[in-house]
Amino acid sequence: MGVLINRTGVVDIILVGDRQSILIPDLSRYRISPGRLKGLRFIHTHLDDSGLSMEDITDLLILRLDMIVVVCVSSDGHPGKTYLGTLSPQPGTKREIQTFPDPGGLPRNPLTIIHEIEQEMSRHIRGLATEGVIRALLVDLKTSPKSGTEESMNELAELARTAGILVTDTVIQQRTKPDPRYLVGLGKLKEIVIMALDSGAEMLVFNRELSPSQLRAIADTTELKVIDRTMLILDIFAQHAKSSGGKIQVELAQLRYLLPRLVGKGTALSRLAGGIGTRGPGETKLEVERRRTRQRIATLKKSLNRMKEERKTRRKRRRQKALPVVSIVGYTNVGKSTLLNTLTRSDEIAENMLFATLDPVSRRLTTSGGTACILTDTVGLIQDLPPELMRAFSATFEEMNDADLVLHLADCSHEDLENQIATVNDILGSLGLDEIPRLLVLNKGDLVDPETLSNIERRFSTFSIIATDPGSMEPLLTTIWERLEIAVKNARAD
Ligand SMILES: Nc1nc2c(ncn2[C@@H]2O[C@H](COP(=O)(O)OP(=O)(O)OP(=O)(O)O)[C@@H](O)[C@H]2O)c(=O)[nH]1
Ligand SMILES: [Mg+2]
Repeated sequence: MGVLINRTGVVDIILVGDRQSILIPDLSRYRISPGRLKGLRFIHTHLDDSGLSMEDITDLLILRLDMIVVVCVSSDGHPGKTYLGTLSPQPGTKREIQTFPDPGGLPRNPLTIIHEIEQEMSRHIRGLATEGVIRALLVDLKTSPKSGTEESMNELAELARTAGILVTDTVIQQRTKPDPRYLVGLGKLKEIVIMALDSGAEMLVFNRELSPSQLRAIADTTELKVIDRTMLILDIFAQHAKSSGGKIQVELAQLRYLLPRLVGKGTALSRLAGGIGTRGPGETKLEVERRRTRQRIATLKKSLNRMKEERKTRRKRRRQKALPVVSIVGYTNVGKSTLLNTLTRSDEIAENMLFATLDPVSRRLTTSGGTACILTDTVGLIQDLPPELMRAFSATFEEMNDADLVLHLADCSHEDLENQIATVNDILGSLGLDEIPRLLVLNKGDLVDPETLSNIERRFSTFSIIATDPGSMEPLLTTIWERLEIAVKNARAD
């Protein structure tokens, strides 16, 4: 037998189980907020002499029960040994369990204990909040031994850092196939919730795209904020977009991604599109929200088309001036903006974070001899770039079409160099830019020891530069002018 007692001391639910177990019904109508418990005490019997089972502790943690009490019943039906479990307000210590010879020993003042725990919890949460960061746990599956999950998780952690998220733990589950409902298995998901509660994490970040139904099921089961890799990248783009064009492109991508995922529950970073999907509207309100979203998408598309036209005119004008164009492309954070700054003595944002540049700039590069070209910086690329973003940023990518030379910059100090180069080549191919002459150059030569550096240079048959050092630009400049001369000649011959 079991009873769930609310804060006013009234029995809300009576439960009857069998010899082994007792099932708690869906308690989602009892909401919890950060720093609060569920408002329900769960008192139930065990037909043997065992204390709190693993199941009991999981319920205590996941349902955030005010307290859980086990009364052991002897074969003659008398109540005996009694256990009281409460959540510990301090993360890391998990829970506290007290034992009494019979139910009479239970504390007379449960509410005082509950309030103390809640006070301590909210003090703790306020403490975390003043740190001004969101704490999150990263989750992924490893479906085959050679899948590169670890590298990809490092990148996810880097993305999280860029978005202002503090990573508390990283969980990789080995599994041959993803679970259709929760991606990871349900058992693993429960472990994850317990880890999150222990470390004060309020959010789960999945390193793969989650389907709308997975997103919902995971959020419902864990009562945590859930986002996936795509949403994280979209959030970073939203934080970094400066120009109105950039903002339109990001918002469009976000709305397109979120529309099928509008489920009326806390499933998005609050910054995302003004908190869409963070509250719990009824179905009708949700419909209104969906319609509004569709309307907004239509409006944004119109502005985007206008923007494309404007860019076309600008490009035409540039063409008329007949200056050749060099596009610097490459994986995010390799030093593209730094190189542009050094070469053209300008002052664009260059920072050690992913996707620092979202609004590509063009600058004129002139030699002492008077030769000139236009140098453009571009949005950094990344593995598994969300298709919504590719679509939304098509205007930006289209500009690359104009390049007479694509300068592919790669970070030779990065452990994942080879993979990053391959990813960029793939994306350039999918954008139909294979025809444009391409020059691969290695950057950050100062971060690799000379011997390794010359090995890497030989392997990729190219040379290296140090974008932060204006003195190292000579070979690059010479090569750029040589290649441009050839490119321009070929273009004339066409
Ligand atoms: N040590 C070293 N650091 C470099 C070099 N070039 C760039 N960096 C650093 O690398 C980081 C990224 O540089 P950015 O120029 O912002 O890179 P980006 O490719 O424009 O990055 P996104 O716009 O985010 O895609 C910055 O902290 C730079 O200071 C280099 O040659 N050596
Ligand atoms: Mg940049």
